[in-house]
Amino acid sequence: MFQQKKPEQALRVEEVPSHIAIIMDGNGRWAEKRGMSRSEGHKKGIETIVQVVESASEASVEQLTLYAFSTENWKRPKSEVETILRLPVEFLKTYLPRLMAENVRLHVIGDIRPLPVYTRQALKYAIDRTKNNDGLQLNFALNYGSRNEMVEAVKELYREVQEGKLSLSELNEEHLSKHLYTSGLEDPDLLIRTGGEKRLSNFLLWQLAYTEFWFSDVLWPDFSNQDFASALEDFGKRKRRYGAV
Ligand code: V0D
Repeated sequence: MFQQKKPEQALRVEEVPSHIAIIMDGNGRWAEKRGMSRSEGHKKGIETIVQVVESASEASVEQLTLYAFSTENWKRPKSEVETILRLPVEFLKTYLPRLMAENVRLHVIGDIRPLPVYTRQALKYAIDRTKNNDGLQLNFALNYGSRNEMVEAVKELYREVQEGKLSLSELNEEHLSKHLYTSGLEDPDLLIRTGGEKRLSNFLLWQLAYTEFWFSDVLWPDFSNQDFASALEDFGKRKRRYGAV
């Protein structure tokens, strides 16, 4: 019934979000404030990911979806894009053993076809290695954009209609859902955005229809386990309020 040891922190199982999505914003600004390169901020952001994965696992969160690279990010300076695209390889080289030990299953959403072959190979390898893990499912949104995702889904549905596999009169929300990258995932219960901005930036527009939003000014590299616990606690309070009416 209660998941954490300390009673003051205890959250009831039904109040823990099953699926948390996070926009990990503020890495570049974190570095610039310290006179470091933006790329160093992104590297520092990896350490926060590791902490949050562990916290989420401990809290029995089932799914964690991290917005790591949007379709807009290609517009950044070439050198920054290059370091960012190496991060999955670096991350997995260091932390795949830890993901295995923590029973984490890795999954990717987004159009990974334009990513460099070394990135795709590392992803493929890690997804395969973790495929039988049944703990936390960790989804990385890579080269992800929500409007594009919906357009692609509509194209696929159009094809099905044309081929006579689907009739327009029976086409419903579930059909469209099944053609999104998130097919098979539950909709997120909680969205966290760090770094001070309060917008969605083309992330999971369809899937966040009923999601609770939690914004923080803390830059992603500074986002602590305590901050994560606050987000979970606020989520629990909102749920209890709904329960009361
Ligand atoms: C930069 C802060 C881990 C946010 C964290 C390619 C932006 C560091 C990954 C990663 C990025 C992705 C897939 C995977 C394992 C790790 C990552 C990108 C950016 C975009 F299987 N951090 N990270 N991917 N950043």
